[in-house]
Amino acid sequence: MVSKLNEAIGRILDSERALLAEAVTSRQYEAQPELAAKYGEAGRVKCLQDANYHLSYLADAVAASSHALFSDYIAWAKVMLDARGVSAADLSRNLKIMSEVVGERLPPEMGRVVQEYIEAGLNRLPALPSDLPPLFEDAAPHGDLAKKFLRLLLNGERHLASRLILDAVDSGVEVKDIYLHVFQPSQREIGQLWQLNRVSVAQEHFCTAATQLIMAQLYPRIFRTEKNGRRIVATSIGGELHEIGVRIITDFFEMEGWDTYYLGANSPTNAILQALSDRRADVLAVSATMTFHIRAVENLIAAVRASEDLKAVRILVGGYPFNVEPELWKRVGADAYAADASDAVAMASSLMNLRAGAQ
Ligand code: B12
Repeated sequence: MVSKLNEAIGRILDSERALLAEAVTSRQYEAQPELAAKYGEAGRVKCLQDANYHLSYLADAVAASSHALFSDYIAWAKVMLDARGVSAADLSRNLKIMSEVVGERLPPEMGRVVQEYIEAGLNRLPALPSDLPPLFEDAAPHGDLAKKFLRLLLNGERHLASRLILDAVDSGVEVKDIYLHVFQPSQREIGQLWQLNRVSVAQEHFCTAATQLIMAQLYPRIFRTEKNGRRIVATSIGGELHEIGVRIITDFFEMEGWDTYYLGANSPTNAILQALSDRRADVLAVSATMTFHIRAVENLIAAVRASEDLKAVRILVGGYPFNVEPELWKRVGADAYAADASDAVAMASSLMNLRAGAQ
């Protein structure tokens, strides 16, 4: 259960974030004057940005009553910062100062809750790795194809990467397998390489754009399934720029005969409500990748539930934070969640059958 207190703390951490981040940074620079000499003004600006980021994730984890979300963030931050020259010791000092500052500035009952979250993250920190092994597993289905695909993309060979995939499909590999065992792991591996500071933002963008282009080339093989009469609207939540996950979800539904309506990234609430109504959708699929979009998902779900016209719509959620915190889908008020595209269609179909049974 999400407690009202936790939700209120989340809101306060958000509204006070700039002041808290400034207080943490000033105190860290007072305690460690060598930082100013070593990193200069640019270093202070980075430190302030990081403190803002830590506080943002902290606010969302507390608001969702999820220690797992903050611990996962700390694990991610340790690797990301280490790859950019910020040691685990500096991160730990920063979090300890953050704990002091929130203890002083929040009402005691609230400060104690936030300190518990920071404490739990700090306790895990020493045992967490600062480097990560590649995500690709040799034994994974189509592991070889996925590795080749990623290598071509990282070398900027978009046409060869496209050829590789089209040939694989021609030789009998299922489109669904390409999605789940080639595109998904290679995208996740690119993310990890970015986190480890081993590929540039430009490479990350290139690989994503090329993958989307290659997905589009597979569409003649996707849009030919006979329809089953069920309708789904699928979208990323407002503010969310990650869209490949929900695009894959949509295409799986399309391949199973659903009539799909895919809105892409960063969709405004009104546009989503309108699409649900215009399409007479049975199911809404909402994706969030960044933890700081969870509350927007919750608000969207509340808006759908508040609309008389959309009472029958069933809501499926998914994406990174829902995979980290298995209870999160319930906390945002969804009807169901699926970890990846292979489970999503079965989950939505069972929601529909439940509904049919209830009528
Ligand atoms: C490409 C990418 C981007 C692109 C997105 C472009 C686009 N058009 O989509 C851009 C450059 C915009 C971007 C930006 C950012 N990104 Co980014 N990005 C990625 C990357 C590398 C791949 C995303 C992807 O395509 N994954 C492949 C899909 C198939 O997997 P998936 O999304 O998990 O989807 C599956 C399931 O989750 C589930 N699912 C997803 N949605 C739904 C919905 C429903 C209803 C259901 C049932 C299931 C479901 O099913 C899907 C299919 O099986 C990820 C790495 C990763 N691990 O995913 C990082 C990653 C998500 N990004 C990250 C970060 C930090 C950012 C930025 C803050 C900074 C940056 N790197 O530029 C910004 C924030 C942007 C914002 N405000 O939204 C981090 C997040 C870390 C964290 N702890 O939160 C990651 C994990 C990279 C990393 N390892 O550090 N990013």
